[in-house]
Amino acid sequence: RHVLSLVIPPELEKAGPLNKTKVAEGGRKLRKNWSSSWVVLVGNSLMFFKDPKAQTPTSWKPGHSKPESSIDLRGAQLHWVNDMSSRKNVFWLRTVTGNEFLLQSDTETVIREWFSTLHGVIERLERE
Ligand code: I3S
Repeated sequence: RHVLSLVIPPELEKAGPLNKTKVAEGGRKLRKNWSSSWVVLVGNSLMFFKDPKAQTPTSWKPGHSKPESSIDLRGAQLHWVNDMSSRKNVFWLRTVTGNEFLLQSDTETVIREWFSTLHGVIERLERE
């Protein structure tokens, strides 16, 4: 897959700023620590970059900068949540490895678009 992705880079599906906190690692609950992140969805991978203000939707190119962290969406679960944060517009995402995240935007349309795009990718991966 690595060699192939050098020849045919996976498609950039979506990119933009979101607030993010990890809430569990390998199933173990973590203390929340919200931060703003530049989020990039390419193929099966959701990548988190530092400093959203230094990024634009077109500044991400394969190999140009290294994500702070990256998650594989294959087998991931996604739910809207009301009771996991006092913030509005929050959804929860869990990877197969038991890492759990909350993602949030103050702009409802923004978070809805991310939810629907991620939902679509996760469903597509289930069918593959
Ligand atoms: O679910 P919690 O414990 O109310 O989450 C809040 C805490 O993580 C808090 O940090 P401290 O652990 O230092 O109290 C964060 O600053 C808050 O942002 C968390 O709540 P929200 O509602 O913002 O997710």
